[in-house]
Amino acid sequence: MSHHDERTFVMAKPDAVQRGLIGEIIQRLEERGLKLVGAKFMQIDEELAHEHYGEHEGKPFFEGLVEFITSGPVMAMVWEGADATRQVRQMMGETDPADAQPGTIRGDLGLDLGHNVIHGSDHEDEGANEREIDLFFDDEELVDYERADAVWVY
Ligand code: RTP
Ligand code: MG
Repeated sequence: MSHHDERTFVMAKPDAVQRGLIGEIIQRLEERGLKLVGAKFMQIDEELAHEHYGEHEGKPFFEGLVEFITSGPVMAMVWEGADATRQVRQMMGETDPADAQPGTIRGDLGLDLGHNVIHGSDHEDEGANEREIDLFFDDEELVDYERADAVWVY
């Protein structure tokens, strides 16, 4: 990991899994030159959902959000690259797919606010990436390696 690289937490949400979009999401991040360093296909339980979305506890959409994120398996991932958290958020697009630009993951693949196919750590919330990585992954589940195209990788 070179000095300007960072790691960020990304998840293909249950709607992406159900709709067969895991590969598409991974492909976009991979082609952009970000490096996959961890991945886990898993089911989120109630407790993990509450921890992960703790910032939204008490909001009117919270219970629905927990119900959705625990409704089926997700693909939890860690991606690495320069400014990775912000890069992924840019590639994701706005939270509501109706507002997301064409060319973004949500703009191209998302259906509605509750079914927006991807989660990425908030780049405006300092340390959110590391908190979320720790919540979902043990250190030994993250892999250090060089991509063959390392010179051009983002
Ligand atoms: P995420 O955390 O899932 O990556 O999405 P985000 O940062 O773009 O949006 P955030 O504000 O963190 O909201 C988390 C998820 O809650 C749902 N939501 N519903 N009904 C509503 O007003 C509302 N607002 C947010 C969305 O599914 C959003 O992804
Ligand atoms: Mg968020």
